[in-house]
Formats: sequence, structure tokens, C-alpha cells
Amino acid sequence: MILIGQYDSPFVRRVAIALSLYGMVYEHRPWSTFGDAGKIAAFNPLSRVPTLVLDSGDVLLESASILNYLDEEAGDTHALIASRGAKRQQALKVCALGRTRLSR
Ligand SMILES: N[C@@H](CCC(=O)N[C@@H](CS)C(=O)NCC(=O)O)C(=O)O
Repeated sequence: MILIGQYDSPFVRRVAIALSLYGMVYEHRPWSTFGDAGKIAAFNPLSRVPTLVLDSGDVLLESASILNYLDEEAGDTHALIASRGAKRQQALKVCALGRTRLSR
């Protein structure tokens, strides 16, 4: 797997943290959405990060979708977030709150 994006992006970080916690091996390409937009576009027409390139060549976009995939790969007993039900809803709510800037 190849993770595209710099770790100064919180969206890239959340994917990298999950990959590390799951012990999944990946190659990191710390490409900038500014200076390396063309290189990113070869994998993701939106030139956004994180972008995850699977060994199959398939490409996953959006951190939430990528985390969903990684949870599935990890399997129900190891996934960081429950696959369904109230525990899943609660965990997704915590994630949403964590992404919000508490400026007020
Ligand atoms: N909802 C997206 C947000 C990703 C995002 O905003 N990435 C920024 C970097 S932090 C980006 O790629 N910006 C470049 C652009 O939008 O053109 C996710 O969760 O992956």
C-alpha cells in the first residue's frame, strides 16, 4: 500500500495512525497538494490527500472511507471501530467531535 500525503495534514495522520496501530506495512509518499499536485493527480483526480493506493492498484479517497477499508481489513476482532450498532455510532460521533475546532 502507498499512503500519499504529508503528516501535517490531520486527515493523513489519522490514516497513518490506523495503519501503524494495525501493523500494516505501507510506503509513504509525503507529496504536497501544492508542489506535487500533478503527481497526486495521477492517482486521485482531485489532487487531495490522503490518497491510499492498494497493492491491487485500486485507489481509495477520503480519510473516512480509507479508515472504513482498513477496519474491514483488520477484521471485527481487531478493528478500532465497531462494524455496526450503537458502539459504531458512538465512535463515529467522537471522531466527528474530534475533527471540529472548538473555537467558541
Ligand atoms: N474530507 C477529506 C479532507 C481531506 C483534505 O481536506 N485534505 C487537504 C489537506 S489537509 C487537501 O488535500 N487539500 C488540497 C485540496 O483540497 O485541493 C478527508 O477526510 O480525507
